[in-house]
Amino acid sequence: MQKLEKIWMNGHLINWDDAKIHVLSHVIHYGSSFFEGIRCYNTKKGSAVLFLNQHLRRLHDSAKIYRTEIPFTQLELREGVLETIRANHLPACYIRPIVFRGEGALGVNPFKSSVETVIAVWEWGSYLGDEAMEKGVDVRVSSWNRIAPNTIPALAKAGGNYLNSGLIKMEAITEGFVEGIALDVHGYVSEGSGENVFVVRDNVIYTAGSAQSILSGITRKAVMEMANELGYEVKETTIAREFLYVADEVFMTGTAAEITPVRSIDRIKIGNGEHEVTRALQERYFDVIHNGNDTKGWLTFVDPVRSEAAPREVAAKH
Ligand code: PPE
Repeated sequence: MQKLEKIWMNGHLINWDDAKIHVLSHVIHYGSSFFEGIRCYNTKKGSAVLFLNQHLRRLHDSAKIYRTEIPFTQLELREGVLETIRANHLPACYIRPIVFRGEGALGVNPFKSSVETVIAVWEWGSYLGDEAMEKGVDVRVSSWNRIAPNTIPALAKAGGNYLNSGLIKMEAITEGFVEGIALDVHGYVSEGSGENVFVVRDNVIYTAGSAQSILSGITRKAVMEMANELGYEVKETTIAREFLYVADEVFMTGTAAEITPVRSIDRIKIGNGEHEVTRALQERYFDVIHNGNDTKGWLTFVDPVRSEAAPREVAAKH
């Protein structure tokens, strides 16, 4: 990872190298952290953060599930995110706000440990390989299931959840795949190690529902909205494993993965390889993140002066 200048820690920007914690911090021993992954894009209308409010809301939701009060409001964190991007002078970056239990007392009980809040940014390119977006990725159905309901809450984006994701990912990579799709404990399609999964057949789009142990993806929700606007029927439902193999298209969504086509599952080729529906969705998504054409308030421009100026420039040309 390339070192940058500043990291926001508990309300202040500090030097990258000073953003450290003690080895006896609660989070290291018990996985007690809640985090987000957000992208800032260098759009044609200026640097802009995608779905900033939605991510900060989910961060607060994750903490709430674990009875943790974040000592900063969503508005304060929003400012913190923008300040951290500006301080590191990056036109595009990945943003990682993380809230964790720090020092205080070891032992399972988190209540005795401090709550620390950090915002870091770094440069992060393609998540599933440079050719993934164009050609699609080869994935397998994981031998690991997703976390079971009423064990570790899947709707909370908590550090500990990612032990499960790590098993799915390591197995996939070790066996020559890019990613794994995990089933829920009942054998229905759940999600990838860091992405939601969509299946297309006969122009109907299917995705697992919140009862299938998924993280309720923010990209997932946006894709469902865009699909509806494009006239596709979208169904949140239980999906059988074998339905993946006979799909016309499968694609994965996430902040990091964006909208990535899947070309094979368990070495079975998916559809005709054209990814037509996936392409239509990618096109709309890329128009927002590359061109800055945002009609829904998805983008928060890092530099407000430019974002106000941009629409007038566009308007003047017409
Ligand atoms: N499921 C999981 C398990 C998950 O981690 C992510 C995001 C998603 C679905 C998609 O959610 P959303 O980003 O809101 O559309 N995974 C993040 C972290 C990846 C990592 O390796 O770290 C991400 O995409 O940023």
